[in-house]
Amino acid sequence: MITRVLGAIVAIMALTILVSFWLTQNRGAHQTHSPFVPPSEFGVIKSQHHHPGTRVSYAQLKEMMNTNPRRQTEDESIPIDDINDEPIDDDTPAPPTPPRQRQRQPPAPRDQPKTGTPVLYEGKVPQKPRAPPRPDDEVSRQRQLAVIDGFKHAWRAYDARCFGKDELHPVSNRCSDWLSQGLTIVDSLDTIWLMGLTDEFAKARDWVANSLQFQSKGVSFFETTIRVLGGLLSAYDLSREQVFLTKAKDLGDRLSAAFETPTGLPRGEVNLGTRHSNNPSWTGGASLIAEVGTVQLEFAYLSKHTGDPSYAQKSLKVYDHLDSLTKPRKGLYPIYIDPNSGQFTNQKITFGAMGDSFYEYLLKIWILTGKKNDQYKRMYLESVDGMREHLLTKSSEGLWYLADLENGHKQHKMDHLVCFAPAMLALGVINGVVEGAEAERHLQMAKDLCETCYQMYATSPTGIGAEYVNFNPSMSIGAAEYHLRPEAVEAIFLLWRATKDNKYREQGWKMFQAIEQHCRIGNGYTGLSNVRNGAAKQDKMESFFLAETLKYLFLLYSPDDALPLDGPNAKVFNTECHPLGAWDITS
Ligand code: DMJ
Repeated sequence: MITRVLGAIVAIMALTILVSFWLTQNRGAHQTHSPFVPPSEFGVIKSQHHHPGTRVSYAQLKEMMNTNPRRQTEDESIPIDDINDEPIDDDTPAPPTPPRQRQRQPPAPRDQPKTGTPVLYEGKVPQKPRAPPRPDDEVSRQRQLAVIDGFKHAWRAYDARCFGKDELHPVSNRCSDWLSQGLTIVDSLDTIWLMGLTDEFAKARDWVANSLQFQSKGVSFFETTIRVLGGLLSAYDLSREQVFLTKAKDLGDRLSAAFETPTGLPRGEVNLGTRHSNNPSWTGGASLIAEVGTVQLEFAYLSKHTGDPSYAQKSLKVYDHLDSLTKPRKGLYPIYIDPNSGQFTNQKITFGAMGDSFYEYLLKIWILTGKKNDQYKRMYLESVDGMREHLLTKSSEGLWYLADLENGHKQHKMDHLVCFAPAMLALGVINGVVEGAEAERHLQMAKDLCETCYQMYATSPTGIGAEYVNFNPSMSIGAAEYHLRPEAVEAIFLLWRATKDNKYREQGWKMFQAIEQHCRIGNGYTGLSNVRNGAAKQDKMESFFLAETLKYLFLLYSPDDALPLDGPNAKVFNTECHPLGAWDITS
């Protein structure tokens, strides 16, 4: 009997040892195959999958995102309050700490209250902008201050009359809601920050924290992404205040519904409440190339900083699809594309309205993710080659412009919007997308096109460029209005950074002076109905005037470190001039 009891005890002990050994081994194996990917490390491939220093293409990254067992559904995604910005050392094994214990801050409610207790700083001391860096020379200092004064004039007019509404109509002193998202506030946040306007930033941030709600309303997927999502993300990038990322994630989740189509190409309008999407009838049910291809920076950045790869996956899939299609001209993409069939539905090619920023984002997604993805670099360089071969044309007075192509035939006009192209080319050269003689060629194209953009202003009676010009064969005004657009000063700013030729600062100053003379009125700034005669005013202060036009001018007279465009702290502007910090997907 005693022998049997002793035998049973020995057997139980042996079994216990065996089970605990098995459990230990099994947990270790699970950790190896199911790594915790910290939110701040999205896109940084850790050594559990790749040896440090291994180059990883976005195709591999996307593959990993598809197969990673930690891939999250919306409900499983890491709560914003768990986000930790601390860098993780590559060589340090990831600690088996569950995500919830990684937080440094007390958890904040995941949803903002409609009324009641404000959720302002989520446990943090509110951040204040610093005074902008002082230019070396007195002329630039005075000009920098003049631009800041212009911004304050615009902001105060909006603040006094329309704070919380989308836009101010400064002639009639009315306000309008287009997206119903406090558009001018969100679009202005980072300009306010960069200009060091402490009180304005605090008020704008508090409004975002307490009052910004995404209503059940159909809105433009593209405009909401570039202005509101982009504005929130850059405010987060500069200030690191979690409230901006919390709001951005909420908005990103709602906007993501636009990608729910048979091909994954997003539709142009989405209801932020019902999450229903549709395309307007005037496109014949098609989406626009500029709209499907100008959201990738914002969605990739959102993935990087929330740890949820789905935003990047959905948006980058669009580029894979576009890359796979046969184009009528290599590197050039017609502007209408059907989100059901995935095919182009017209043959119009333009670097102007409805085409423009798609090309810009091919370059910028390459820069934003550390200049490692060869697919996007190739797509960008093919587009520049196509542009040079098929669109670049010289007028009778020797001005270079980018014509449109309609069913293979050149249309000799150029939108003000096209002036983003010299800025894009200069940014590519600054960031080394081309080298040697090809870099010289890209820079020369940038200079030539920038000169045309400047002449659109210099040859106009008011000194302000028109909405578009014709070339028959010399340049003349086509559509005479001016909407306070930024693209020409964007080109001037990027050419200044690329060349350091002081002529760009002088040209920019003349353009700003003309805007001051004709667009500044007692109650803010307004566009013009006719740039031949500044008397006829429009009645709208576009939010991009505060987000872009005045920011580019401010940076033109500021030292480079006000906003570096290359190097370890490089920022990349989204197409609404919202700066986002770049990261390296492979390091
Ligand atoms: C802005 O919203 C953006 O720059 C966009 O890419 C083009 N249109 C306006 C400014 O003109």
